[in-house]
Amino acid sequence: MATKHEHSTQLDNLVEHPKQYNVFLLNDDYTSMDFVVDILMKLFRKNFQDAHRIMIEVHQRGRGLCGAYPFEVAETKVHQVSSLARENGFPLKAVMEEA
Ligand code: TYC
Repeated sequence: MATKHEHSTQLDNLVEHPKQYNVFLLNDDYTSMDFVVDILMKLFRKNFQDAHRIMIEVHQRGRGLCGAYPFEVAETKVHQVSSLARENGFPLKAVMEEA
């Protein structure tokens, strides 16, 4: 079954549906808004408008959804956020949770 809210189909019985993991960016007081927008465009493949909207959401509400991926892809995104941030002197962090 695709999710608990959807009906299963004959195709669902034949294909695998790997669990998806939501990746969220977290707010902090030091990372620049421009850097967060760049991360969202480069690592999460967002256009400028979506990247800016998500950045503001994180800034105002504490966290924002960047995307949903299979486990290893989500884990790689979380690590890439930390290492790019550290290289640029920012404390920006991302977290993942089962979708
Ligand atoms: N709060 C940061 C500032 O005022 C901006 C920011 C937005 C930081 C989103 C992190 O995930 C973040 N410069």
